[in-house]
Amino acid sequence: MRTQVAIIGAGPAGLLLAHLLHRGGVDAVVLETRSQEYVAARIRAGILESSSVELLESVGLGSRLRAEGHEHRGIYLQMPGERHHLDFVDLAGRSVWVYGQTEVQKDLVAAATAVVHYEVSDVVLHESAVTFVDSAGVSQRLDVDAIAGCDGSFGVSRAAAAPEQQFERVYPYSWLGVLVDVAPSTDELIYAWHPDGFALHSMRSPTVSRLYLQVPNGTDVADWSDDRIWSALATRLGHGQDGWKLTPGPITDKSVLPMRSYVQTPMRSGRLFLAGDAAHIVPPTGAKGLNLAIADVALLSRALVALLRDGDARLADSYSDDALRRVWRCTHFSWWMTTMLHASGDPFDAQLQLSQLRWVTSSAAGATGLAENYAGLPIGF
Ligand code: RFL
Ligand code: PHB
Repeated sequence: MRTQVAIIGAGPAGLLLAHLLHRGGVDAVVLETRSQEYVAARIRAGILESSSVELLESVGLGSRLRAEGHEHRGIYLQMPGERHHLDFVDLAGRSVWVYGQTEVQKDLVAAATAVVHYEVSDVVLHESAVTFVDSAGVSQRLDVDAIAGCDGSFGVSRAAAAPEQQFERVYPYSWLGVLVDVAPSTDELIYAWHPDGFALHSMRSPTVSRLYLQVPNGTDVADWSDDRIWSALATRLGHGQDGWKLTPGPITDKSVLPMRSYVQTPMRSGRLFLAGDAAHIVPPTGAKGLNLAIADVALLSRALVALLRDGDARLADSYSDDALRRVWRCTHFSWWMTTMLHASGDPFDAQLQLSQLRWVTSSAAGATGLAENYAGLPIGF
């Protein structure tokens, strides 16, 4: 088989890249180790920046998002006894959208612009080819001009890209996440600092809530009964304060997520280009992972179209540096949100966090910095 670009991984980065290349007149084939159903059902991100929304809309992927997604003007930041609203539209002129990654994934699959081989195995990247075993057990070879490594943090591309430098920060806490069949108890997301640990009230739709609790690394979900979870959420989110109530409901999914920051550079090695989680991981506190994946492939698609359709290598040559500028901004923001909001157990840290939160919630300069970063910088920043 032959195509111009082999895309490894059919997550949001891989499928969106295939869609953008197709629109640019470049042929691509996507290889994915999991089944289509498995990929579609994975519970992941929930927040899209305005630049992600604009990009999806500009390439024909925005109609369901606009109809079923929910635009939020900002977030609430909370300390015990105090809840402050940060209005991103007033502060930075941009909003964010609640629209699950599972929905973005469905829209990409429905667009059906990509040839995707699901349930492949033994994927090996070569200089100008990819070999793999297809779902019928037949060995295949795909000859290509370029390879896009969009296979996340456990894929094969990361190592194949021969990193010159790897940067990593592992945090001493994890998130316990629950999906709940209940109307959200808040109109916009609540990020809560609490001496017991961070809590987040997010949502997926008017009938489905998504909530998270900071828990120690190594936590076993079996140790967290539904009652224990609701009790901790009520305490940390301030049930009963100023008449606010957290409404519990049936928990349909419970999982523990470790948190880390990771960046590997460069994001290109010869004909192999990395995008999304394959090149970098952020802790979820800044809601940046999916948005960074979208921003990477926006840049990469332009670079590959210029290279393979027009014979112009300039954007491909600058891709890694161009992408890494935004990657490091989001890496810093995610680290900052994480370390500002999670209990470390050290009383000195707690006082610094509270001081920082008071500044962010009371100073226009502090609030605007958070708003600009959370609502997202323009693609190409
Ligand atoms: P993905 O989604 O991991 O997709 C990679 C795909 O590659 C496949 N694969 C392979 N395919 C072929 N050959 C191989 N050898 C392969 N190895 C793996 C995998 O099966 C998979 O289908 O990476 P991608 O496309 O880069 O997308 C990144 C995002 O998924 C990720 O950054 C976000 O989900 C992170 N994230 C969030 N991001 C946000 O922007 N906002 C959020 O609110 C947010 N919340 C979250 C999150 C991630 C979470 N988890 C579970 C990690 C909340 C959670 C709980
Ligand atoms: C989510 O809804 O899953 C979510 C929202 C905001 C975050 C992280 C996760 O910062």
